[in-house]
Order: sequence, then C-alpha cells, then structure tokens
Amino acid sequence: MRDETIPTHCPYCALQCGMNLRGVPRPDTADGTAVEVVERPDFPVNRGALCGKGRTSTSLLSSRVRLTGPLIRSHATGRLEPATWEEALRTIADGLRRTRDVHGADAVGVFGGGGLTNEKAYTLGKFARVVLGTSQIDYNGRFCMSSAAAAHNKAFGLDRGLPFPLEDIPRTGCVILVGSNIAETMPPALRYLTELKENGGKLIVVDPRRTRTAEQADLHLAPRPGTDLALALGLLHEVVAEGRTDEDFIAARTSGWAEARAAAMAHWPELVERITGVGVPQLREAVRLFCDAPSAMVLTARGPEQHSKGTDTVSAWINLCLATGRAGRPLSGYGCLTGQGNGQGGREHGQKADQLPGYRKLDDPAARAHVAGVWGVPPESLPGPGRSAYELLDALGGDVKSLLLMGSNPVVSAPRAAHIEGRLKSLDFLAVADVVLSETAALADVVLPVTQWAEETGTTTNLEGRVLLRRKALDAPEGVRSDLEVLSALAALLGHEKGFPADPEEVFQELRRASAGGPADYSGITYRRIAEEDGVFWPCPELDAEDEPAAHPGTPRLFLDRFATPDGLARFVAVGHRPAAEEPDADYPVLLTTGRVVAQYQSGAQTRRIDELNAAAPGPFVELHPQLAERLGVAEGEPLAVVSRRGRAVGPARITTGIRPDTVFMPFHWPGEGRVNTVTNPALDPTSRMPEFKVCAVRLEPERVSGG
Ligand SMILES: Nc1nc2c(c(=O)[nH]1)N[C@H]1C(S)=C(S)[C@@H](COP(=O)(O)OP(=O)(O)OC[C@H]3O[C@@H](n4cnc5c(=O)[nH]c(N)nc54)[C@H](O)[C@@H]3O)O[C@H]1N2
Ligand SMILES: Nc1nc2c(c(=O)[nH]1)N[C@H]1C(S)=C(S)[C@@H](COP(=O)(O)OP(=O)(O)OC[C@H]3O[C@@H](n4cnc5c(=O)[nH]c(N)nc54)[C@H](O)[C@@H]3O)O[C@H]1N2
Ligand code: SF4
Ligand SMILES: [Mo]
Repeated sequence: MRDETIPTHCPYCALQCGMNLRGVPRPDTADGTAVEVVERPDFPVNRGALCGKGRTSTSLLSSRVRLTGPLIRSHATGRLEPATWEEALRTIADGLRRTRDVHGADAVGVFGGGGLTNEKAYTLGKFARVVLGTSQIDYNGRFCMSSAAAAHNKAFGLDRGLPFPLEDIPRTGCVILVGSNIAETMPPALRYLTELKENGGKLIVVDPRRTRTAEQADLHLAPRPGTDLALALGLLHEVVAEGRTDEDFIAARTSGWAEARAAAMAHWPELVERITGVGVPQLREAVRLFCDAPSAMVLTARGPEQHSKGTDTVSAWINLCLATGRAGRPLSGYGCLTGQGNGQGGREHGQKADQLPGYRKLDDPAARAHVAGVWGVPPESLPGPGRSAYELLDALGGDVKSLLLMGSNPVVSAPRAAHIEGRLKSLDFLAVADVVLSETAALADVVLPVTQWAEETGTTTNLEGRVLLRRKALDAPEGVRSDLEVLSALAALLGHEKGFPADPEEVFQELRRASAGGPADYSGITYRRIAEEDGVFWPCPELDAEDEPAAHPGTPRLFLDRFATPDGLARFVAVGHRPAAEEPDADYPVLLTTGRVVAQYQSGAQTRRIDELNAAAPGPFVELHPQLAERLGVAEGEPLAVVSRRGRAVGPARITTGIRPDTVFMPFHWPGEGRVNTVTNPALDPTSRMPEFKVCAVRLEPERVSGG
C-alpha cells in the first residue's frame, strides 16, 4: 500500500482512537512495504492523540512476533508442530464433531472476545447456534462491563455504555468518576476531564488509589475496595437529608423512588464512613459539588463494577443520578466506560450466552423468530441461554469437552487462573485462533493464525455507541487467514456451505437485518455512511424510503425524551450494601485489588511482544503503603508474595503513599509467578455473573532471598 494513507482505528481499547496508516518501504517484507501510524487529527474522539500502545500497534504486524502458520499438537512429540490449513481445519471440524456425536451439542463450547469486530462476534454467535447447535457460548466481556450492562438494562431498559458522546463531558458541571483510571487506560480521553476543569466544572474521583487520574481531581475519595455500594447509598442519603432531590424529575420521569429512598435511608453517613473509610465531611463535600452544578454526570469503570455486587453498585450510582435529576437531560447522565476495542458491539450481536443479534434476548420468542428468519432456520432449532464465562470455563473437562476459542487469553485473565488453566488442559479438544501464541493458545490441540486489524476490514462500536469502520490497509503474511474465513471454512466442513460468508461487508449486511427492530438497531448503518460521518451512533434504524426519504441520523444522545422502558420511565432499583464475598480475617488480613498500567494491554498477549512497551512496563509489581511495608519489613523492589486461599503471585514491592494502608494493588498483564489471577476470587455477581476481580483477602509474605 505504498503512497497511500488509510484512515482506521486502533486495535486495542474502547476509545477506538482514529489513526492513519501509511505505507512505507521495508525490504524485509514480502512485497517490500510495511505500514506506519500517522496522526489523524480530523477524527473527533481523540483528535490525533494516541497512547503508546496505539502508536506502536504496527509492530505486532511483523512476522517476528506473530503466528504465521497453523499448528497441530503431535501425538508423537506432544508438541505443537506446523501443519497445513487443510489439516488444521479438518482436525478442528473432526474434533468438534466427535464431541457432539458422543456427548451431544452442549458438550461443545465456544468462547469469544470483546476485541472481535461486530462481524466476527455476530458470525461466532451464529456459528455456535446454527452449526454447532450449542448453548455453551460466552465471552470475556462478561469479565468486563456485564455488571454495568445489567444495571443499565434494569434502570433504562437499554444498555449503551455512554448515553452521550464524550464531547459532552467538558460542558457538564460536575463529573463523579468512579473506579476509572482513565489517565492510564484511555490517555487521550483525559483531555475531556482537563477541559471540564478549564471550563469551571468539578471532578470527583473515587478510587482506593491516588492514581494519575485521581491526581487531577478537585476531590478524591479513597474508599476501601468493595465498598462503593455503601458510598453511593451514603451520598444518596445525604442528598435526601439536605433536601437536594429533584422531586419534579422523580415524579415525571422515574418509578420506584419510595423503595429506593427507603433503602438509602438505612445508610446514614457515620455508618458509611465506618464501612468505606471515607469521612463524613468528604461525603458532604461530594454531594455539595454534585448538586450545586447545573448539570452532572456519574461515570463508572471496572473499579466499582468487577465485584460480586457490581450490578447493585451501579444501580446505586444510577439512583443517585435519578434522584437528583441528573439523567435523561442534556449534559447529565450515568455512563459506563466500556473497555475493549469492541466492548460495546461485542455485547450486542450474539456471542453472549443469553443473547441474539441486535441486543435481543435469546429467551424472547419474538426475538428468536426474527433472528431465525434471517438465518433461515426454524426458531425451535435455536438453543436456549448457556452458562456465563467463568461458569463455562469452570465446566471445561466436565460436561463441556471441546472448546473453540477466539479473541481471549483466559490462562492469564480469568479469575482463579490456575484452576482454569487446569480445566483447559483437561479438555478432550481445544482449538484457538489468535494472532500470537498466547498462553492459552499454547495449550491448544490446534492453533490457527489469524489476520489483524490493519489486514482486514470490519466494524467496531466504541464506548460512546459510535459504530466505526476499520479498513484493511495491507495484505496479511502468507499462511494467515481471517477469523471470518476460519468460521466460513469450518461451517462448510460441518455441513453448512451457505450462510457463513467470509466477506465482512456481506456479514454486516446480514447483521443489519438481524439487528433491525432490536434495541441495538444497526439497520440504517452502512460502511459508506460510517466512512462519511466519523461513525454512526446506534440505534440507527433504516427508514422506510417512501415515508421518510432522509436517512436516520443515528442517536448520539439517548433518553432525552423518554427512557427505553415500556412506560418510558427510568426505574429506581432498591439496593442495600453487603460485604465482599471474601473479607479480611486473621489469616488473610489485607485487601487485594487489581487493574492496569498504561503500557500493557489486558493479558499482555499482544503488548508483551512489543519492545518499547516492555521497556516501559517490564513486569508485575505489588503496590503497597509505606506503613504496611514497614510492618512487613519489606523494602522497595524486594520480592513480595501475595497469597490468597487460591494461590500466590509474586512481584517486587512498589511502595507509595498513594494507596490505602489496608490494600495492595497488582496489575494483571503477566503470566507465570507474577500472575495475579492465580490469587483472585471467582465469586460471581448473582445478576451479571461478573467475577470479583477487584477485591479479595490476602496475606503478604516477603520472599527472603536465600542466604540474605
Ligand atoms: N493501558 C491499558 N488500557 C486499557 C486496558 C489495558 O489492559 N491496559 N484495558 C481496556 C479494558 S478491556 C478495560 S475494561 C478498561 C478498564 O479501565 P479502568 O476501569 O480504568 O481500569 P482498571 O485499572 O482495571 O481499574 C480502574 C481503577 O479502579 C480502581 N479500583 C480498584 N478497586 C476498586 C474499588 O473497589 N472501588 C473503586 N471505586 N475503584 C477501585 C483501581 O485502583 C484502578 O485505578 O481499560 C481499557 N484500556
Ligand atoms: N485480575 C484482573 N483480571 C482481569 C481484569 C482485571 O481488572 N483484573 N479485567 C478483565 C477484563 S475487563 C477483561 S476485558 C479481560 C481481558 O482479558 P483477555 O480476554 O485475556 O483479553 P486479551 O488479552 O485482550 O486477549 C485477547 C486475545 O485475543 C487475541 N486477539 C486479538 N485480536 C484478535 C482477533 O481479531 N481475532 C482473534 N482470533 N484473536 C485476537 C490477542 O492476541 C489475545 O491473545 O480480563 C479480565 N481479567
Ligand atoms: S487510548 Fe486506546 S484506542 Fe487510543 S491509542 Fe491508546 S489503546 Fe488505542
Ligand atoms: Mo475489559
């Protein structure tokens, strides 16, 4: 692609920053060219800015670090050996068919990812239900935003991460940012918060750590991990006590206030201070800033959501917005900052256990009939809802005997990871499609090397609900095929010659029809429109050409007239505080929380292969307060083991006053002895089935260097 500049989007997080790819001569590649990233200042979300991951993203296109041919595990050596595509695909088709024939369709599992394009997520869900006939499909988004999604649906009748574009943030009066370290997880978006402050707006950050994001705040509340539910209820209590509710809004646009109010009134400030460690004066200051502002937003990310009570916690934050009239109005509302590249679209088109395309429900007869019609199968042939991600992984080797996995690396990223690694090893058959030999791919019987973002076209939906087009900029190396080609070929080998096109635009046309009339309606969106309009916000129904000749403009702002519930009213959900699934005790006296650093992405499968990023973030660490370090007798940089009932993870101590003395923090990007998910608790939220990544009880053991 020499001498051309192709606009596209970053392969990593949900901000989906716009970037341009330009061809450059590179003698060591097949056609003598490679691509480099250049600024794309005209794209509104990031206006040219990129973080280090986006800037270095083309390094992963090099065949030095990626898979370039299929691998099959040899019976003779037990090792993965090079194979042809025909052998690899046939081995997978045979493996999945054998399991189905012997143990039934539900013995075959499928695991997807929120990084997959809409076209891939849609095809994977269809492949599971139509070709394999299995109910056992879920994906890593369950580990990400499922709690916020559940609370969104309860309150608003619709789940789109942000109900407004990011550009609204600088113009609101106050933002409460809860458990989001945007400065490290979406650096170009920090600008929106800086502009908010420049415009006189207030920023409140809620995080047990004084992160680079919290440093920007006018007010930083540092609750004990796992107590956001009490905090939000305490704020609501104070709102009521101070007479700062918006009674007109409550009456006109909500239902269920009496019960929610009663539940909140049980959380008086002194009790909340005891639970959270946040002082009463700080609670009052937060309420004052939030209620004095002419408009206000609450934004949550994984901090309050990845808990066994994440759904209720988000409901409590939504209640705060509703009680103060900060929802369904311009420049006000609740939003969740979704995480993965297609974290939003990936949860809409059917790779989730209970879902059909267009964010339809698998147990809704009308939804089944519509989607079955598009797929050309009888509605009764569609299986029912399956298990959630952790429950599916936990069932591997039990009643799920074979697994097809695309776009996730659970050996590193699943909770109680040593157990899940064991489950994966106990499978009769595991097939993994990936761009690199991830820790999970390394366990597979067959590994398929797939194309990457710059080598294929497809759509993603960013955290704002903006559907975007990633364009193919260069050919993949020989020996690599796309996920859609893989699914198309496997479908054919399993008796479905038709219905699984490998061409992304053809898939998108079908997705449009399948989503038509559903909550996430994409039917009015086309590749051409996305390209011309900097993306299109769903819902975007296709208008009847005769009645309404103009195209539907898309919906950047939701709920301004009515909420998406049957009666149009937002629903309060009455919730009360409860402790974490595992609270500290004499044996495990310290709280562990986990998260991210700016230079690594997720399980690290991609970013740990990039020199510049590794230099910036070479390995895991254990962040702890000087008081705790002193008590343990551990010095900066010394190895420290973090031990829970599930196992241990070791990293060098990183001592900082920016964390609560009762809490340690580890990032989760690394495998091996520094894998924090060996330690984390898989306790699940009863509604969203989200695991409790953000809090468990641990003990700390300084690892004395022998002889020292
Ligand atoms: N560099 C980088 N960027 C990423 C990713 C990445 O892996 N690396 N991943 C992407 C994805 S998929 C996601 S989901 C997003 C996640 O984005 P974030 O949610 O911003 O990331 P985390 O670091 O997981 O968690 C955010 C903060 O929650 C705090 N926290 C921990 N426990 C609690 C608690 O109990 N209550 C509260 N209020 N806060 C708590 C942590 O201290 C942390 O600072 O990032 C996306 N962007
Ligand atoms: N302790 C702890 N654990 C966590 C979290 C936490 O905060 N703390 N966060 C959780 C969250 S929010 C998330 S989202 C998960 C993420 O954790 P994972 O699901 O492991 O996410 P990734 O590391 O992005 O894995 C994606 C894999 O798919 C590959 N890949 C990328 N693009 C494609 C593609 O187009 N096709 C195919 N076939 N493969 C592709 C990548 O190379 C990589 O191996 O981790 C969860 N785990
Ligand atoms: S913020 Fe996210 S989308 Fe933007 S460059 Fe960084 S990783 Fe890519
Ligand atoms: Mo995520």
